[in-house]
Amino acid sequence: MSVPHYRRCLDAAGVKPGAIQSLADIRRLPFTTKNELRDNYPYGLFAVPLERVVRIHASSGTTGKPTVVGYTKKDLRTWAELIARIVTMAGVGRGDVAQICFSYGLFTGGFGLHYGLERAGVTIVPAAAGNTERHVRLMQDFGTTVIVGTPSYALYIAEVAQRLGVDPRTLKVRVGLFGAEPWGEGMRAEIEKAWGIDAYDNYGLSEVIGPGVAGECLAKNGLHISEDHFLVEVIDPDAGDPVPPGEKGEIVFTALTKEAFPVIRYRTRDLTRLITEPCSCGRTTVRMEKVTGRTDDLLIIRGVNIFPSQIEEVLTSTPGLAPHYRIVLERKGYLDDIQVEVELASEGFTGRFEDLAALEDHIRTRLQTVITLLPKVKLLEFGSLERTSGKSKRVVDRRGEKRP
Ligand code: DLL
Repeated sequence: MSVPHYRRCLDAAGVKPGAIQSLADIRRLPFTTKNELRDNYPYGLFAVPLERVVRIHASSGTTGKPTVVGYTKKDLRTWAELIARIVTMAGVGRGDVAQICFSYGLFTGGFGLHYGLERAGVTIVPAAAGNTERHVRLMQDFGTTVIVGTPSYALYIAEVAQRLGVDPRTLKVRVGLFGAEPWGEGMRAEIEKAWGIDAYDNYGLSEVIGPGVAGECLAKNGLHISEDHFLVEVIDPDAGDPVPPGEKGEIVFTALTKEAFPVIRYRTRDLTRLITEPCSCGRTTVRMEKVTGRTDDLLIIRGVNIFPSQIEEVLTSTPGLAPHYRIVLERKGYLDDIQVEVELASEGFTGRFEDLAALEDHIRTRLQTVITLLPKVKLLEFGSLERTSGKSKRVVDRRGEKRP
């Protein structure tokens, strides 16, 4: 064990080499958390000398120091191979032209997808995030068939295309490979409709390898996990024990083949469940359900637990709304207040003021049946909320702010 941190943790847990004989013994190993990654900033958890590390990536996180990860040459080959699998599972390959709309940089999205698509023999347009009008022009000129990015950016590009007088459905784009943030089935339907494409989800995180941990096949019924590279567990986030098979919990990964940055039982904070029923595509790997939230996404409002994804499902299944929303939390006296702000669909609202009030009421009641609280609902004009080319931020928590 060449990483002093892991050696210390294993010693503290009383786990001696040789104690791990079977897969079940993995439960004797301590978990690794993001805090430990931060405490060992930047290179403390690397398992090989820096001279063997040929690439660094980092995830910014919202607070504190970024977490830094490293790759050897072999790790980069593995990574490209894993992403090539995901790409292939979604029916993408030679002859496709993929436009990468992720940012290239310390974030793993751009470079990760880039080398994996290349490995799969796809023609790549490395356009990167931003400069959205140019994305539309490139798609027209280069005959892009695959769009790769965050689901929220895909929606934004579609909007910009419309504004430029280009109907995205008339472009050659036929498949979307989306990931890096949660998106429910309602959001998938919106994107597929706006672009006239099939949209596939793929999942990953920097600490484990980046994108390429799991991806959807044509069945769109769970993401196949590359189990030959990652040992997967689902645990109860509070107790840390494994949940019964098929139940929802926090997904935990142990990297089996990585050289530079091998994590042991890494706690992702992502909530999902494993699907072991056979997949119609014939692949035999275990699948994970689409990630609907993170343990740290959970909003506790007046004692009620709410995940933003529950709100999203209601909004994206309500006709007349655009899939752009935010959730604003405020503290009024001792009470927390939740306001859901959502845009009206782009066709614009031609009805009367009473109709707007009725729509607000309708959304409020539908939300109440799901989240049990009666939230405030504010309808916004289409285009009023900020758009993003990266991961969207949908929750604005003002509860800690001081009032003037
Ligand atoms: O977002 C890696 C990635 C890039 C995945 C491109 C897919 C495509 P990080 O920046 O380290 O890495 O963020 C990882 O993003 O723990 C999840 O909470 C969330 N996430 C990633 N993919 C999905 C997804 C990349 N498909 C964190 N659905 C993870 C839901 C996702 N959440």
